[in-house]
Amino acid sequence: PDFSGKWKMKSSENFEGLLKELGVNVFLRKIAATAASSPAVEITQQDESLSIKTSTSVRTTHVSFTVGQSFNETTVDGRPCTSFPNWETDSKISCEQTLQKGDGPKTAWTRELTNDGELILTMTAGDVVCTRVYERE
Ligand code: R12
Repeated sequence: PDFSGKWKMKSSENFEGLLKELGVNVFLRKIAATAASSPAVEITQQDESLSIKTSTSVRTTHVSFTVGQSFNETTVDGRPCTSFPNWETDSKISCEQTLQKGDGPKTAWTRELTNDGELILTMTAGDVVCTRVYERE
């Protein structure tokens, strides 16, 4: 699959619930949820290597990784972690995260390209799942 492109978000479920599970206080949750309601996502992909830039008014992240190889990133609440991306299906990347310091709920994300060309991002903390659907700009 080719995840490359500029993406805009169509829907988001339970982003604040995810942040709550991660222990983010209500003040930051509101600011983050507002900012995260209109992110700009740009992905470039070459074979198994992806680069994902996610921009909001309060925070921009940029990760580059090769599926099958661990890399460093941060959890959605900004804690440094080591991530292990793997193909769960031929169109879905599943990534487990391990905190570099301290402890907290187990976190992970998945990114899947659907048959109708949408990108589905899930982010998990413990038993809490946030699902965000993107379409190409
Ligand atoms: C915290 C500080 C900040 C945030 C949090 C805790 C904000 C995080 C944001 C995340 C956006 C994620 C997106 C994901 C995606 C846009 C805005 C939570 C700034 O302590 O759709 O890929 C300082």
